Amino acid sequence: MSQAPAADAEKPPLKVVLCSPRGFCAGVVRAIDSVERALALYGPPVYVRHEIVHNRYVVDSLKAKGAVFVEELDEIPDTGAPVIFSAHGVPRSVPDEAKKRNFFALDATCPLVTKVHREAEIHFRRGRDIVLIGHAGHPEVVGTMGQLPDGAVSLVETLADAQSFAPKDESKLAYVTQTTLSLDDTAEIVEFLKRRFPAIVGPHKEDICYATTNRQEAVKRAAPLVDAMIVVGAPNSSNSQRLREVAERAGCAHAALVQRADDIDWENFGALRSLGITAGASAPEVLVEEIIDAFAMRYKVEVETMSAADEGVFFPLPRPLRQTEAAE
Ligand code: 10D
Ligand code: SF4
Repeated sequence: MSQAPAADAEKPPLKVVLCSPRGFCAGVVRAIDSVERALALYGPPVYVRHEIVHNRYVVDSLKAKGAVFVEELDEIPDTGAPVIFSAHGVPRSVPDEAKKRNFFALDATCPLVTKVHREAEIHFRRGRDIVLIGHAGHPEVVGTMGQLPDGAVSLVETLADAQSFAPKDESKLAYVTQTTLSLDDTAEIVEFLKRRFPAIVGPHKEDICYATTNRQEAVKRAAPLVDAMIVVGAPNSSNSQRLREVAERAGCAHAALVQRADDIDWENFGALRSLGITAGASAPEVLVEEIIDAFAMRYKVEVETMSAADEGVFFPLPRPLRQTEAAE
């Protein structure tokens, strides 16, 4: 229920610990900019397969500018308009189908997801069975598994899956991971696989990206210091869900995933003295500001920052979008 703003002197004090880094990563910026740039260069409509990133606010803003979101290519009519693949990556069948239909396809897959696709391909060419650590049904997992023929990649979601996994030949085994997993859960699974299959090969540690790592680290540092934590992000956002779990495991009594200020369940944020705030890699900063403003209506807010890393990562746009004007 909305509440009339109280005068500052009547409000209880609230220390807000803002996690840094939070929000957009380089892959998300590149993906959103790809849609914006395609709209500017070619005009609407620009078709986008799947939510470009898992955030309704972002998707709705792009829709308002002329982007048309679909889940599968068969929802798109024959067209010369750009067709953009989301940041999460796609199985090989998708660019194949786009080619058959003569679509002008643009791939906004994050380069760090593409890197995992290439790793999996190399293992396959070297005759290795591949374990993918990740969550069933997530588009990134569907995309990574879909780089290779059926049966080449086995999905391991949990430690129990790793225990029951039965490889064809344990001397020819490799692993790759989803980029947005819990660092701690994944380390546990990787250690177990290495103990069980000493010949297994994989990346140096796992394929969890820099942005996932840094956001989880900032939350780990802030969580023990606050009464509650808000993670700004969508329920279908894997990296955002992981931030909520990390906060709880790091000792925060109440951690909530919130899309907008309207979603805040004020009953759960009653007698707060301190609050941590972070945002998933797909959540825009304007939504963090909206949530701080909502707390500032009820509390006398003082903001401090908990910083875990500096990020200066930038990925250039897909090549056809780097030009300044549309090729007629
Ligand atoms: O669900 P998710 O964390 O994989 O995706 P989201 O769109 O929330 O954030 C960006 C992360 C990507 C594209 C996966 F690498
Ligand atoms: Fe890329 Fe990591 Fe961002 Fe995913 S979370 S889009 S892998 S930088």
